[in-house]
Amino acid sequence: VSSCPAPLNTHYMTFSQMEWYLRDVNTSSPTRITVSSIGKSVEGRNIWLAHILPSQPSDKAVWLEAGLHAREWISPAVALHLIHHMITNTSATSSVDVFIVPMANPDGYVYTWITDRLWRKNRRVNGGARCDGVDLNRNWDSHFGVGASNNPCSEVYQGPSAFSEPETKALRDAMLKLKDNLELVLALHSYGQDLLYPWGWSTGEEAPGKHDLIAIGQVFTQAVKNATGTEYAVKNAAEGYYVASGATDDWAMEALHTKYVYTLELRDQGRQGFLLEPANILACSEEIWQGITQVIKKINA
Ligand code: ING
Ligand code: ZN
Repeated sequence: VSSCPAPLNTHYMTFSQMEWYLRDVNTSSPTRITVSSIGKSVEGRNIWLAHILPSQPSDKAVWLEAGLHAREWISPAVALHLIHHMITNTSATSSVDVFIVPMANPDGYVYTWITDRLWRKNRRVNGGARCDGVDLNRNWDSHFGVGASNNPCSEVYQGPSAFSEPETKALRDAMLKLKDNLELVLALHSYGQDLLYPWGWSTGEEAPGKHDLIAIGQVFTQAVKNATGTEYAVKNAAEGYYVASGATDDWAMEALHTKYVYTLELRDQGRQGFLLEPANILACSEEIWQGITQVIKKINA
């Protein structure tokens, strides 16, 4: 990782810097990666999808979503690192197609750089309301409205209807194209150092394959601990955090029947929280890389 180009290691990138970086790797490594736009945000910014190509044609796909919540800056930073790893270390993930959306909420992210560092939602202007924004992790069509808010001023406003937002629609449509090939869906958030498995919408029902979700989750946490010493924990989303509906992970499990679906809460455990210092970027990316490569190895063994 020390070979990572600046400012990847030491600074959080602006959205423009991310776009330059993605354009650069797309041009310099055409046999390793294809970057394309899967749609546009409310304000018209592109939502970029990086497809890291396997060494041989594969029918297995891994999906990584980052930056759905604007203030969780470590999420896109780690995603960009993973892209860098995958195009330079050609063997670790060569048996599967990896799809990474490093910045799923560009409008919100730009807003956190310019106006409000702690903004979470997208930048939808809610008609008739005095507050802006929809929580894109409450807007998916999975028990929509059960564990979220219908108040536009809430941080967890679900939106007027499921998939009302262009950002969630773009992600959904790209995931639907891969449907049967998807074996792992990982949504990167912060913070907490926890790997959360479904369901998020209810504490009363067990997710299909719960036993395997926990077992593979432990492969992740153990790999991270062995390689770096950092501790992550495997938890059920609703029990370990709170009941929340309309999230990426529940939708992927329910609508796509993807077997391994998680929300990964990155560093830290609350000392710096959303304001995680950039000195963590390198180490956090490194530990997640270790965990993800071991999980991919294990589920394809
Ligand atoms: N956390 C997730 C959130 O959307 C979560 C946690 C996801 C809980 C899915 C339950 C289900 O609130 C962050 N950091 O956003
Ligand atoms: Zn989040």
